Amino acid sequence: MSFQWAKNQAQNGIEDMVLLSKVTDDQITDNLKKRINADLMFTYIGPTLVAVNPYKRLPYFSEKEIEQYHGSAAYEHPPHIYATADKMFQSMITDEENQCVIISGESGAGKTECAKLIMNYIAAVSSKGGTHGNVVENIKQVILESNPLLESFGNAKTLRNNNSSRFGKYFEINFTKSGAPAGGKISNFLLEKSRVVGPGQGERNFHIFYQLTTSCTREEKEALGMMDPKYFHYLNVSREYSADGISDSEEYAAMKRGMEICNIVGNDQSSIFQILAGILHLGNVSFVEEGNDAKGIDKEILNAKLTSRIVTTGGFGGKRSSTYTVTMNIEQATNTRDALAKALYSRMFDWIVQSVNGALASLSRGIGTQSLCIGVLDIFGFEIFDKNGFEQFCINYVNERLQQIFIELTLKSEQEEYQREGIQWTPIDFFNNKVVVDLIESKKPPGVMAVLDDICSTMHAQVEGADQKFVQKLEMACSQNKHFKGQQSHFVISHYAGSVTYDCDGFTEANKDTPFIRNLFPEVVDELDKKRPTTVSHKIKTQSQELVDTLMRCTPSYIRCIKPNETKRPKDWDNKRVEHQVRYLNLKENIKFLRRFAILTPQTWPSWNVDMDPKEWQIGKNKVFIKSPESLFLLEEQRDRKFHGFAKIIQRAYRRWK
Ligand code: AD9
Ligand code: MG
Repeated sequence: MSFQWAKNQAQNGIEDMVLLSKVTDDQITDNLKKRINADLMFTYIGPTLVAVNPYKRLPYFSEKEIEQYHGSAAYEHPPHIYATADKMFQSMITDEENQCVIISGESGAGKTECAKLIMNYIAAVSSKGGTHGNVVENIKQVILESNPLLESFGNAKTLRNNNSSRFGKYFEINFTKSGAPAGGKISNFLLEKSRVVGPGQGERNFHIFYQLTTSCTREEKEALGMMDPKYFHYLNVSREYSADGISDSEEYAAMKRGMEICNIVGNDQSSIFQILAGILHLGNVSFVEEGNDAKGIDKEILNAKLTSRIVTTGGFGGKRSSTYTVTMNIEQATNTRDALAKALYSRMFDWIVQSVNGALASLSRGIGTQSLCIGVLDIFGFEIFDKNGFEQFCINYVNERLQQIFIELTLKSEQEEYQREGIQWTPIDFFNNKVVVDLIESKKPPGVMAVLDDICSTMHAQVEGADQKFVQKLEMACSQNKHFKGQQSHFVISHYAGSVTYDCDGFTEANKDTPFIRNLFPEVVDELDKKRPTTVSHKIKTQSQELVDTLMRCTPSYIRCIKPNETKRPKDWDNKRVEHQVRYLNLKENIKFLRRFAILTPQTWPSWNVDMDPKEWQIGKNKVFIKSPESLFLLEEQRDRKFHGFAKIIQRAYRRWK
C-alpha cells in the first residue's frame, strides 16, 4: 500500500479532529474507528498526535516515509509520528529550544512502539556529524540498540501487554548545534522488582530469564548451571513460559548485541549472566523447620545470611551494647531470600542503565560541545488488574502526574493566558485530576503516601497488622475526599482513567523495603541514613517531581496512545473501551479548546499570509488568536507552502489591527 492523502473523509475519517463537524466523545471515537479501519493509525488534534494501536505491522514506516516527512510541514502529508518527530527536531535546531515528547496511554496502548519510532526517525534524519562521523554513528547505534537490551531486563508479559514496560524511562538525546547526536542519558525509575520472585497468574517474569534459560549457548548453559525454565521456582510461580509475538531466542541475540554495543563485554557480561543464574538458583533454595531452628538446605554461605539476622540491643545510658543472632522462621527466611533476589536484580538493572549512560558519555567526549536535547518519555501505562498492589499504586500515581502536565500545559494555563491577554473567553470545563494527585501525595492534609510513610516510620513493616492499621488510618485521613473509599483490607481510588481497588496486603513492607537492604548491604546504610526518609513512595514522589521539572524546561509535544481492544488483535474495535479512553484523555476538551481560537504558533498552524475578515481573529497582548476552524482550513489551502516565520505574521497582523 502506498501512503497517499486520505481524501475520502466519509470513509477514512478526518485527519485533524479540530475540523470535526460535531465535537462529541462519540464522534471522536467514530472518527478514530474509521481511520484505523482504513489502516490509518494516526490522527491529529492540532499539534497533538493521537495514535491507535493497530496490533499489526503497517507499511508506512519505511525509508520512503522518512524522506517524505523530513523537512516538510505537518499539513503536507497525512498525520504521522514522523511529522511529530520532524517538527521536534526542526524546532530544536531553528528555535534552539530543548524538546520533549510525552507519550501517554494505558498499558498496551503502544507507547513503547511510538518511542522507538521516534528514536529511529531522529537517528535517520539527524546530521551525520561531519568529521565526527564515526563517533556520531556509534552514538546512534547505542541509542537504538540499547533498546532491546533494556527491554529484555525491564519488560515482561502481563495480562495487559505481552511486552509491558515494567520501568519508566526518560531518554534524553543531546545534539550539537548543527543537529548531530552528540550524547545522551537515560533516567530510569521504579522497576517493578517484585516480579522477580513471582509474576501473577498468566504473566511472565522479566523476558531475560526465558531468553537465558531457552537460548543460551551450550558453554553458557554449563557454566551457569542453566536448566529448563520449568526447573526454576521463580519461573514456575505462574507456569507461563512463552509470550505470543515474542521470540526469546531472537531477543536474546538482540540483547547480546545491545550489550556489545554498550560495551558490556568480557567479565562484566559473564557477571551479569552469573547474577541472573544466581537469582534463579536462589529461588530454588527452600527452608525446613528443625526444632526451633530453621536451616537452609543449600549453600553454607547463604545459610547464615538467609536464616538469621543480627540484633543489637542496649548501647545507651552508659551500658555496653550487646549483639546476638536470632534465627528466623520459615516465612521470614523465605522473605529474606526473596528480598535478596529483588535487591540483586534491581541493582543489576541500575548498573546496566549506568553502563549505557557510560557508553554514551565516553563517546560524547570525542565530540565536545552539545547544546540541545530531545527527551523521549516512555513510562509504564495506567493499569487495572483484578488484584492491584503497591506496584500498581505507584504506576498509576506516575500516570496521574503526567496527566497533570498535559492539563496544566494544554488546557489550564492556556485558558488562564487568554484571561491575562484580555481575550473574550468562556472557559471550557474539564476534569482536573489535581484532586487525585493531592489525595495521593499531599502532606497536609495527609494523603495516601503520607499515611503510609507515617505507619512505616512508627511500626515495623513486618509487624502483623501493619497493613490493616494503614487502611484504618487512611480511612480516617482521606474519607472526606470523594475520590477515595476505604473498605477493610482494601481501598479504592477513582483515578482519572478509572477506579482501582487496591489490596493493602504488602503495602507497608513494599514501601519500607530498606530493612532488608540494610541487612544485606550494610555498606549502604550510611548512604541511606543520610537520605531519610527512605521509603519507596517518598522516592517515587521525588523522582516524579524531578521528571516534571525536567519536562517543564522543554517544549513539549504530546502523543496520546489509544488501545482499541483487550484481545491484542488487529481490526477488533471495542467501542466502549475506546470511548472511555477518549473521555479520560480529555480529547474532546482538547479539540474544543483549539476550535475556539487556534493559537497562532508554529506548533499549530505554522504560517499564514492571506487577507482575513477581522471578525475571525483577535489579537491579545502578545499573540494573535484565530476564531473558527473553517477559516483556518481555508487559510491552510491558500497559504504559501513555505514557512514564513512567526515574527513576520505577527508583525503583519499587528499592523493591520492598528
Ligand atoms: V505498557 O504501559 O509498557 O504495558 P505500551 O508501551 O503502551 O504498554 P507497547 O508499545 O508495548 O505498549 O505496545 C503493545 C503491543 O502492541 C506491541 O508489543 C505490539 O504488538 C503492538 N503495537 C503497538 N504499537 C504498534 C505499532 N505501531 N505497530 C504494530 C504495535 N504493532
Ligand atoms: Mg511500554
